[in-house]
Amino acid sequence: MVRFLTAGESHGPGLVALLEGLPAGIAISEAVIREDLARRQMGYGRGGRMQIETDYAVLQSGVRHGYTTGAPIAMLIENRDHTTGNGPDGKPWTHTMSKEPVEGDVTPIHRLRPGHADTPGISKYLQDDARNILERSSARESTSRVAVGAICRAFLSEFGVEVHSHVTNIGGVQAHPPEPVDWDVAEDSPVRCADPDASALMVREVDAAKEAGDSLGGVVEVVATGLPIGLGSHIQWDTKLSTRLMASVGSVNAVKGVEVGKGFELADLRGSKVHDVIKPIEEWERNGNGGWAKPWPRRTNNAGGLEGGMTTGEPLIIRAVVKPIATMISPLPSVDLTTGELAQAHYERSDITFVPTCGVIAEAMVLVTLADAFMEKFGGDHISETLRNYESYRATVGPRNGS
Ligand code: EPS
Repeated sequence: MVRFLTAGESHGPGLVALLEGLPAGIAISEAVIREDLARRQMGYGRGGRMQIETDYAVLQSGVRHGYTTGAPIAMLIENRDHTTGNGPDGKPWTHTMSKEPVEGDVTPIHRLRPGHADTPGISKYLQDDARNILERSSARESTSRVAVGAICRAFLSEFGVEVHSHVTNIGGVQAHPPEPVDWDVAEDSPVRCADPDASALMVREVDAAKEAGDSLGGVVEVVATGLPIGLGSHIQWDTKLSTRLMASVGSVNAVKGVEVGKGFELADLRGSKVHDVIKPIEEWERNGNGGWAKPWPRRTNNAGGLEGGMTTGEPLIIRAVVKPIATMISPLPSVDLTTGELAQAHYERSDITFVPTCGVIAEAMVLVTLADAFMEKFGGDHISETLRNYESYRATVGPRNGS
């Protein structure tokens, strides 16, 4: 099983990631992980924090001489803000976030922010300072996830799998990028949008929201190509790859909905307009080894690459709606934790929108989930064994007469 855990607080000394379950022999380096971490830091509408950090994951274990050994991979990512920046009351974060009791007061956060984890968190964990909740619930944690995703990307690239993302909506500005999406255009856009006109409008919308002291949500789409048919299973609710993907993408900070393929649009359509017709064998393509490039290809991909909880071999398309950031320059009315009386919600530096970043985080979650599905299906302790199993499976999936 490919699984990971993260630890760390937003303004503590650093973040931790622990990944296990990948085979030995995958080429990986801190520089490769850094590429995805840098993508996570970009995006128009981000606050001042991203100017402070240069997120870098230092490998602690599981990689030797440039290759995974099969052992758990641990990573440490420093929070630069912890040692260089000031927290509340102009005191250094080392003071505010000290593990040891400190001399003098640390002003607690009592004015709860609607939309963040503050209110249920302080109730459930019986905390008198919402900082003990928000430090962990901050999307800063997603740095660890993206580092883990980068390693899974290296693993999946051995099978020709690519995972990309783009922003299709910010604050109601809808993108209509040409098909297929040009990923370079998305990566070059300040809001990671592959439609240049919409990209410019989104930037304006972010500026307008900033001017109004408000925040914006939107929609991101993740696309995975090069997947074999038959990852996941129809057998149990929790073995379905659809379940696992929707849960993992749904776990991304601020995500309030996930759809696959045409998703909610399907409600308005008849079956004849929905289901992806299978092409006859005359239209199938061969790969370089004489096998089928993609067995059972479809005329359309409304299912977004998943049928019955399994991959169809068509591109996996998964979208997530991201709510507007809960911390706002013009805070909402709220209540004070000590008295329950009316108070303005707490404001600390924040982003106007986080949607472009969410695409990169959603990619990471898809990458881990797919890596898990690959290891479940093909196993192996060294990548060469996994690849052998993959190739022998691929040789069996065409028509039963073996042509
Ligand atoms: C983030 C770090 C945070 C926020 C953002 C994500 O930094 P700070 O709180 O120091 O400004 O920029 O957090 C949120 C979106 C959130 O809701 O908590 C990061 O590293 O991505």
